[in-house]
Amino acid sequence: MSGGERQVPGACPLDCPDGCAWTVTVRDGRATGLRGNREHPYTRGALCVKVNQYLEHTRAPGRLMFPLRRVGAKGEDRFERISWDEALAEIAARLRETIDTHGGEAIWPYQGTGTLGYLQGLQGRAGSRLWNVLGASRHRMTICASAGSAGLRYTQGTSEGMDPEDLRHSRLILLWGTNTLTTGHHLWRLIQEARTKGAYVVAIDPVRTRTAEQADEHLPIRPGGDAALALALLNVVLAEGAEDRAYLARHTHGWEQFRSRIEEFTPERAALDTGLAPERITALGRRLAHTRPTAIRTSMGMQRHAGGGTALRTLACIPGVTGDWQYPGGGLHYATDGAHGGNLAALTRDDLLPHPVRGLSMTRLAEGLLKTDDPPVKVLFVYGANPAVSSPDQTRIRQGLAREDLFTVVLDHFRTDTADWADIVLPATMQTEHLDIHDAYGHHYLAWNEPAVAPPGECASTTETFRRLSRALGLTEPALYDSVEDLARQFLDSDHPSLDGITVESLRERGWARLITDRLPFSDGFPTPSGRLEFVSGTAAADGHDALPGHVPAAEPASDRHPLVLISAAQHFTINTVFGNKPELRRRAGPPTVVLHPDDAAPRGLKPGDRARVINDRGSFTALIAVEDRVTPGVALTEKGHWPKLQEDTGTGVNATVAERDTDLGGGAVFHDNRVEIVPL
Ligand SMILES: Nc1nc2c(c(=O)[nH]1)N[C@H]1C(S)=C(S)[C@@H](COP(=O)(O)OP(=O)(O)OC[C@H]3O[C@@H](n4cnc5c(=O)[nH]c(N)nc54)[C@H](O)[C@@H]3O)O[C@H]1N2
Ligand SMILES: Nc1nc2c(c(=O)[nH]1)N[C@H]1C(S)=C(S)[C@@H](COP(=O)(O)OP(=O)(O)OC[C@H]3O[C@@H](n4cnc5c(=O)[nH]c(N)nc54)[C@H](O)[C@@H]3O)O[C@H]1N2
Ligand code: SF4
Ligand SMILES: [Mo]
Repeated sequence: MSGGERQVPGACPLDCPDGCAWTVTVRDGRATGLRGNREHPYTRGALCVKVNQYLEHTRAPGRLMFPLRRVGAKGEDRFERISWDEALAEIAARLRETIDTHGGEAIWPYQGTGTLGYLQGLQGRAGSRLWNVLGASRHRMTICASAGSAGLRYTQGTSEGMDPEDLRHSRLILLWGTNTLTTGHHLWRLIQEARTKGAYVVAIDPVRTRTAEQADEHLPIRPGGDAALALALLNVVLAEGAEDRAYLARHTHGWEQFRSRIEEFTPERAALDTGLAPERITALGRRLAHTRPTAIRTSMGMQRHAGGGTALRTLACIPGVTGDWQYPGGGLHYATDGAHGGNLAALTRDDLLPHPVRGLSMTRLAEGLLKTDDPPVKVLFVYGANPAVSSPDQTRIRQGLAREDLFTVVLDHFRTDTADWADIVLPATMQTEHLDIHDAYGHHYLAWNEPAVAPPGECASTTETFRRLSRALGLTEPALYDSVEDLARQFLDSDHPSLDGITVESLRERGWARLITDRLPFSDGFPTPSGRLEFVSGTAAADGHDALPGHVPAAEPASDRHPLVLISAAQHFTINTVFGNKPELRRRAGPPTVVLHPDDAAPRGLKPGDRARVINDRGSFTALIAVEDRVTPGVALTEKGHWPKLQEDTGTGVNATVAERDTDLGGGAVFHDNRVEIVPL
């Protein structure tokens, strides 16, 4: 360490499975360097193309530095600077008036994925203490992973599974509906390690992604065909006599009934649902039958369909039949968050709620804003979210945001498309400027994020903003005023075995800590009602679903008017909409693009580089055309994350075409279950 230079431990706050730990170099109160923490076993010194220049982003010219009040029409993006006191007084007055007239449930705290931190962000539901005291509606976080989680819970009792680090022991790795090299690239090192020992890697994805290109084999499945493929693979496992009878007898529930369902799904039958040749399904089924351990790495992409919940429920049956849970390197990995035993209840303080309140689903913002009854939403408080871009049915969301009687507050770093619709905008701190604790949904480490520099301008952290607001409201509940250090201690104050030996001091000192987890998940049984992996689920039946896993087809059938399935996957240079305004990354990402197969481009008269309009009955957006065989005929590919307000024309994005409709389980969004037509401009 040179004179006056400090190394400050921190963590990436973004919605990414990798949960990187980083180190900030600080000199004279200024952050001068950022790199991945070299000691961290998962990060190993590397961040990613998006975050390498994060410090530049904290100093970007458009950064919000002080509170703003709207002076133009809603959505016009015209604001004046005001003081924090003025902003807080106005927000407090509107909250009071709303509660007096319509009750607390007329307030919708709309919290997104901008930061996942336990203290300042989503995982700890920062702000919930105040919302509980006010009796506000409960925000249900449904936009990302809820369908798959619900499906996995029916089969295995939890959405947690394999320790991803055990992938290094796998012999067959199925990358099922996940684009590892873009959406969580640190896992690739473990996959490569397994490969050096002979592992075979298969990507199952409608798109030949950069990950599929690097795999040993790519199965270009038809969108929404996954459950049918899973059942057909098991059909082949049975034909090979490779089911693990001892495991089935000891650890699973409902095998005889499930076996009948598997028998319905021959490779020939599944070929119709998946668009894959029966021989390819049989070949992979044989490989699965005879390769132990097999790991399934799946994630959120494949569950953004009408049948997405059931698809995950069915996939999770595979290791039950092959017995893969018995071996390090076998099983299924979807998400690891929740593995720690941090004291979430102490953070959120749901005991402060005066009475039960309604839940409002993140994916149903348009409906929530346009409904006029029981009670109407009068205050929308958006933080860490950019729903005018990221949530389904953009056109109707904008109609809702345009309501003159709606009071909208947005906390953010930049003037996003959503902030344009706000009545008051508040400037939020970035990760190098506040304290937080993180876990990850792709590994088993906790990280400490120490503030490296003072907040610039008048930026305030989430916890500080909520303390100020509580004061402006004149509230006396002491829990509303706990410092962020207090919150950190309350969170780690838990006798859960995963946190053994982890204290605020030890975490702060080293910057990260390994959680203590079982070497082999489910070796002591599954957290289901039967204690076994449930092929037949009484809980699913009681919830009104099929007691058996199966195949739930797409909600939007092809029609003559809208024949193409549009997938809008993760973009390499943004994470959701974060960095969508960062000039260098924007340049590298290029404008919104739609990739079409040559067989679909030609009859439409579309050539590479043409501008085209993507349309359906819900809305439209414009995009550049690319013509490639990375997609199969009938599938079109675009990416999430572009900022509509920064595009040349129309000012809409892909979510203008996406339906506001729930998945089969868990109330998730159907981003990839979306039929469109594409016409030249
Ligand atoms: N660079 C970058 N990283 C990110 C994000 C980002 O925006 N950019 N987003 C973050 C977030 S919020 C999340 S939730 C994760 C998501 O991480 P992933 O799930 O890996 O990402 P997606 O691109 O949403 O979906 C993965 C793949 O699913 C495929 N897919 C779509 N429909 C189907 C289907 O029916 N079946 C199958 N088998 N595959 C299908 C898509 O073609 C896509 O390649 O990534 C996180 N990481
Ligand atoms: N078409 C399509 N749409 C999708 C998806 C898809 O696959 N296709 N994926 C969906 C998925 S997986 C997800 S998770 C959602 C994400 O949707 P959202 O959770 O709404 O995420 P973003 O749109 O990136 O908005 C995050 C905002 O938080 C702000 N922010 C970041 N850090 C902080 C902070 O510390 N404090 C405050 N106050 N603000 C902060 C950022 O600047 C940004 O404006 O998008 C969904 N939308
Ligand atoms: S976005 Fe993901 S890979 Fe990039 S630094 Fe953050 S946690 Fe690491
Ligand atoms: Mo997500």
